[in-house]
Amino acid sequence: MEHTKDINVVTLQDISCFGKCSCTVALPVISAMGLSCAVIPTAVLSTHTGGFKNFTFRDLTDDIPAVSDHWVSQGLSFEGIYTGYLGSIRQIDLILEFIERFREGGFVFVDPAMADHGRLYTGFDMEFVAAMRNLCAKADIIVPNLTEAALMLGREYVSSGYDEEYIHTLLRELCALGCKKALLTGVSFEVSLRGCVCYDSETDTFESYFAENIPIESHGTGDVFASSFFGALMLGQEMRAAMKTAVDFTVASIKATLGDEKHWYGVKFEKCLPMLMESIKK
Ligand code: PXL
Repeated sequence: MEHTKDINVVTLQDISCFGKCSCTVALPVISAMGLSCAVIPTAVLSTHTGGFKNFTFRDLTDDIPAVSDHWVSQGLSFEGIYTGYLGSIRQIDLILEFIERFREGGFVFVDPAMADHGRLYTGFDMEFVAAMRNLCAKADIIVPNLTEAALMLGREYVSSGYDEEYIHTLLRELCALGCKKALLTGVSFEVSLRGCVCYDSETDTFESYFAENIPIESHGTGDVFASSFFGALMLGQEMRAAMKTAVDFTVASIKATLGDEKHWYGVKFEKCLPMLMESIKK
């Protein structure tokens, strides 16, 4: 086993009981990478909100301080904190307190999962965007898509036809919110390629990684990317290597799902876990 040291991390996001996103992606992916992953489920939904109707939503906001108090009493600590889809503004405020209590030099990774394709997910509004912007300010790294970035920056959403300068401007503006690094997902400068671009405000440098663009809409790919990217960074991979790990895993997961119309609600990332485990050995 290459990574013998235990790395303890925690992820805070919902459980969508059916649909392959958030915790039901993060936990298996991060665990497969050999990390020890605790969870704080922020809500339990019968399905995710992207395409299902009449889903249930059990808000678990009130459990967050109780779990946090108990963990403090048990002396628990985490080297990494990863937040994803969050259910309410109050929840974001409580998670800011959680981060203050548990960060202790650990790594804070925020995926402001709240929008895609130019639109907020069901149930969110601009007040929620403002709260998410505050959470992003506290992060070591944030990983928005172009929609989430535009919303947080108060800009028009531009879906295509942009250039590198535009992406670099967005990334600098995102870091100006307060985070150290920002990575934009779903960036495509030419039709055949899609990937991500990252800006490190401390070194004033950009990195990018692109792979085959599979022009289909897939749910949950942001979580597949974020979970594997977080895992790779926690394992100590350099930025570009971690970007490659996560983009290649995401592309493989989309490819594994192509052609199965019944599986519209998520991607078959499970089939690609062996490949992910192999790729982190290198
Ligand atoms: O994949 C992001 C996500 C997570 N959790 C819930 C969602 C979505 C996207 O729609 O609805 C509940």
